[in-house]
Amino acid sequence: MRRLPLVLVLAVALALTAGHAYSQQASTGAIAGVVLGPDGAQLPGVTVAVVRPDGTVVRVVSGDHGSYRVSNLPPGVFEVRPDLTGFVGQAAHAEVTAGRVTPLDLPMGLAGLAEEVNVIGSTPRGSVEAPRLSESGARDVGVALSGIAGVWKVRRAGIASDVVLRGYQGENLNVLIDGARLYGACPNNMDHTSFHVDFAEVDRVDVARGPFDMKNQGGLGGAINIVTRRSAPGFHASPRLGVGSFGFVNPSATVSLGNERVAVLAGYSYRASDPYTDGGGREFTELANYKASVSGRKAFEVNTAWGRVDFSPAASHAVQLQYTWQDAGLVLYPYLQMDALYDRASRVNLGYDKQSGVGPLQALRSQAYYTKVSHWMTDEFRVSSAPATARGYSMGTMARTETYGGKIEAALRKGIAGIEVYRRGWETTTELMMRKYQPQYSIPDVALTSFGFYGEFSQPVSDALQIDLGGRVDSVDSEADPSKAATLLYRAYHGTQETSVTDTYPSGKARLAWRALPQLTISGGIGRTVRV
Ligand SMILES: [Cu+2]
Repeated sequence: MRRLPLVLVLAVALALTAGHAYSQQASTGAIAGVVLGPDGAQLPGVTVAVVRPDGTVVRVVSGDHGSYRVSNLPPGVFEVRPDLTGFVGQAAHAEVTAGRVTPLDLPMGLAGLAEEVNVIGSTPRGSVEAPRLSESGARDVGVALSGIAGVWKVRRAGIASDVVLRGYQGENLNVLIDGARLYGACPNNMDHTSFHVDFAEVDRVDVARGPFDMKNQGGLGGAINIVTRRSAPGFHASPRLGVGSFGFVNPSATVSLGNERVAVLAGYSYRASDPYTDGGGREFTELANYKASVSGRKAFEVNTAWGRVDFSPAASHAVQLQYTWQDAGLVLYPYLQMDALYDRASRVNLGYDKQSGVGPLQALRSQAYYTKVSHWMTDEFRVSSAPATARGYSMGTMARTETYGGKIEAALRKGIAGIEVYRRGWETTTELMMRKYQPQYSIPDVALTSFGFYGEFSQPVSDALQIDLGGRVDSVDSEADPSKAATLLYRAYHGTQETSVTDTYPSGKARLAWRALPQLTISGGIGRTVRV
């Protein structure tokens, strides 16, 4: 396996959430702050109601980074209430003084059956909500995210884009789905994690930049967590139809039903598109080495089905079980030498949370997951396969990966402590006509077994200053199947025929955040993280 050297990154972030400073006025004041979700994400689109002492109400809506501001308020005490479907927020009180801005952040919890598991550690982050994702015109989550400052993409095909964060991509970035690790199987990275989730499944995506996430091993460039939709009490149905240029169609439907104790959700989505064309109207298949027989084929075709149960067996206990199945048919990758004939993924995620008021322990959270991808690619639609008469392709690769893992985490008053364990198996077999289709084990049944423990701690130093500290230690066993590995070749480069190794690495971070003004936070931090 490839291993990267330890990475040390110094990051200084300046976050400006408002364009102009508050101008001093003699007779009125203002209230301003940020609306925060249960895991610290900044929530846009929240209606914030400010109730005057006489009962009249002023309403504003929070902006992109969750910031809100209500100006021209006479001096006095006001009640402030945040409101967003799916979330609950408590009313807070703020005292307005003439000529000043009163800072007031508004934390919100989930209205569902239980609190959401806090997937990414305490780092500055942004969120993209589902409406913005689906209205972005993107065909997959990777493209939709590239609208966020600092996030870029590498387009793989008509679909299946790679996410790039701070210059890191692929395995140097943690892209999680509800905290679960789902790795693509393709050795050419045709099926990035974000390819395996459908828009209609997604509630929002959290993006945290930099090596500051101590909860998940391996986020050199940062952490992206794709949060899927939860079932909610009552009956909800959301049929949706997306259409776009190049024959893109995306019908989907989600239905959920439940009460405060138990709720179920099910969804289905279909996405397909023709190859896109250049300015001259030529399809991309005409510009790469495709055979004429590819004409009329779709550029991609993906079916996704998912279901979820949220269950609260008793007050302060919550269980979630999710299953997603995705089947992609032919996906054309014009800039590579092969196309994916199929890519099938399944994902199971089980969570159990218990709220506790005992001593310093506030909650105990646990998660277990299993993800699996199988991927078959050949050159049968390319001119390179023309001499291949026996099988129709001159090269083909079968790739499989499966990952299972879990976490147990204790939420304490001022921080968290937890254990993360996962095991990923990955094997790919390549068959070449010129080698008489003898299987070559290009990834010789490699398994990574990772065990890590971590902790994060936050402490306000003063009203405006907060310090975040965190650390983790990982021990990872990497192992290849010696009967499949080309150990002689490996020895020529590395001087050893060993097929297994154990690595133990520490990670850590320290951050200081200073709230200089209600809408200006300056933060600086140093973080070091490792991936195997
Ligand atoms: Cu592939």
